[in-house]
Amino acid sequence: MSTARLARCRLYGFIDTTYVDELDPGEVTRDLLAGGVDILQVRAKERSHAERVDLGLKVVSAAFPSHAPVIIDDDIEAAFECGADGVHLGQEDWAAIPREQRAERLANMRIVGISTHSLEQALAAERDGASYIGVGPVFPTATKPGVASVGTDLVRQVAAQVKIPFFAIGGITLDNIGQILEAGATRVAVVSAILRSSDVTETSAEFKRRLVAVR
Ligand code: TZP
Ligand code: MG
Repeated sequence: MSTARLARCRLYGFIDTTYVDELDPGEVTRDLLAGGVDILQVRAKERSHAERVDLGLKVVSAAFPSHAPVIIDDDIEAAFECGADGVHLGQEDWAAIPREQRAERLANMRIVGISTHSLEQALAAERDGASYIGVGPVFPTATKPGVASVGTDLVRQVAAQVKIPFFAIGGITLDNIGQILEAGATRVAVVSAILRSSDVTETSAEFKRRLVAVR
């Protein structure tokens, strides 16, 4: 579960079928990358395995010239079948894989990301060998409705105690990213504020400028 390629990744963008359903996924991928997105996730919660593989193939192929890692949400087998770099797992998906089976199940994944919602989960994911973690939802978000937000205090604690790369996620916009950076995050994952904007490339570029301005 290598973290070397992740060290340079600051802005995590998404091909989330909630927001890009009507659009060409290859085009959205290129628009995100043109704006400076460093790492991409295919998030297709309501899709079948076959549809996820098909979508993953389009994103992997569009991202290929950029060398940006492509991560598939939830579906380890889909990640393998579409040639993605890795998989992102939530706490429940991760806990559902018996510890003694993890190495074998994830053997083909160069990158394994885990969602975390507390300092304990963040430290456990680091101990368990995650390549990176997501920390959030920092703010309430329609992309993950009904989930309690964790606030910037958790970002501050994780920044102080976790050594692997972490991406703050959840309700992050150009209006509140300053609070995230002030809390010590150097990486953010952004779904709706980018995908729902009128110019995906320019909005991504503005997020990237804010990130690189701090450190
Ligand atoms: N995990 C924690 S919050 C979240 C995920 C996938 C949703 C982030 O979406 P948005 O639209 O950037 O709030
Ligand atoms: Mg999941």
